[in-house]
Amino acid sequence: MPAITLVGAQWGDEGKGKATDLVGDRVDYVVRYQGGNNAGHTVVIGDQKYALHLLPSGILSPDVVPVIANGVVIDPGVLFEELGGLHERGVDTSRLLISANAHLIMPYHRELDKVSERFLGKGRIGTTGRGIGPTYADKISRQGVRVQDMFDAKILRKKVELALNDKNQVLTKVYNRRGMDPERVIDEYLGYAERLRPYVTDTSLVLNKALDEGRNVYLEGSQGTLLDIDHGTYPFVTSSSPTSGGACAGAGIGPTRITKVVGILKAYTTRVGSGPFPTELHDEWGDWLRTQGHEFGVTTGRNRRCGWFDAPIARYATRVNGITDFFLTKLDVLTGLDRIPVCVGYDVDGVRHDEIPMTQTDFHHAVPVYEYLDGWSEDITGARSFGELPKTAQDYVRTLEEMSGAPISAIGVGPGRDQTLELR
Ligand code: 2SA
Ligand code: GDP
Ligand code: MG
Repeated sequence: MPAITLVGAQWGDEGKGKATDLVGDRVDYVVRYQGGNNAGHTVVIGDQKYALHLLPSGILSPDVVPVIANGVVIDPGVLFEELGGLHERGVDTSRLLISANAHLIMPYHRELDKVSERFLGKGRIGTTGRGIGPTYADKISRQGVRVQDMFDAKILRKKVELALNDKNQVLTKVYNRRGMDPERVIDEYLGYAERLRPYVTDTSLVLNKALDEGRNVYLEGSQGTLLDIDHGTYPFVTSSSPTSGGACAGAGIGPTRITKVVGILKAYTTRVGSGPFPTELHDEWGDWLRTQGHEFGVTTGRNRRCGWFDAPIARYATRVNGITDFFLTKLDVLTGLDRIPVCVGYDVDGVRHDEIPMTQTDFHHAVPVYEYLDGWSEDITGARSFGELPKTAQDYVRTLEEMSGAPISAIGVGPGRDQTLELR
């Protein structure tokens, strides 16, 4: 097994943390390739629950080397806080590797994220406020600060001073905020440098060597396909590439290394933040899904918007990621429904669409066309094989598989490590 990529097939929070944790004893490296501490990945091991934001979920498996690769944006304060929290709970974090090329989230990025959202008012993206967008913007406009810059005080000073020349103008003149003192920022980041140094390496080289030696590398996506900067519901997206193509650029390995792309797919749909969401439920059924599925943001605690399964979205995820297998999560949450609506297409101003419409305007106006599948009432959280599921639950899974365009190879029936049915 060379490299496997795991991607969120919807708008994130599909259960990627659990899926990654499950393969912890079969892989050697677990790699975060995009995003930062906007992610919230939950792993439940026995009676212990872990919420990871920046660290790869593989950090909880003792034999895995967790890697934060070049495509990730790192807030060093958050990194040490998260490492400290795990350390206190007895988790060995010493194997962590961090790319020297990863970009740093600076205090002004966090501030700009927050004030620009406030400024947008009703038009806001609904970001996590962690500084993700402004950090990636600086990366693309070649004004970013990288991990390696912390090891050269002169370079760090030059970059921070240059950046703040600009940002302080914006903060004070556009947003009416106080500017930031470059000295304080430089001091803070130089203070992190020596603590960070032991983890920092050329992670692309490490991963390619590992692959040459036949090791198994698992590339763990954050957020999801519809939050991708290119393939998502732009501008209501995150500022990185969670789709499988982003894994290669974000980890520094070639596409020919990747043999499998696993899409994590929730048995219904959720989204956090603003933007179009055709199957969203604004009635008591939305509240029902949120309560049954505990749909609250792991990072911000926000209510997640909830709706029925959307087959065109799953097909779209298959297409843009080249998904080879799906892991269908949270099937147990749907227990107790007589009939389960599944969106099979959209009506846009009287025109039927079987796929996601080409334009965002049409997607905003898309009204779901539903088929209704039979539900089940039996508790399925104790099922350990597909055959133990009620017939209607089996049919629900098979129908979703047909509609989604790739085989479902695992099913989640609860948050626990053992609450998983493997199909193949
Ligand atoms: P950002 O902060 O710039 O990445 O926000 C841009 C959009 O991306 C969404 N986004 C997310 N959506 C779902 N889950 C995420 N992680 C947390 C979780 C979210 C939380 O696991 O629950 O706690 O609120 C995540 N991260 C970013 C975000 O909502 C914006 O729509
Ligand atoms: P991620 O961002 O994709 O890692 O997902 P989150 O951790 O943000 O949200 C998924 C939530 O669903 C977490 O609370 C998980 O513990 C939980 N979960 C994962 N798989 C299942 C499942 O099959 N059934 C149930 N009931 N919960 C699950
Ligand atoms: Mg999450």
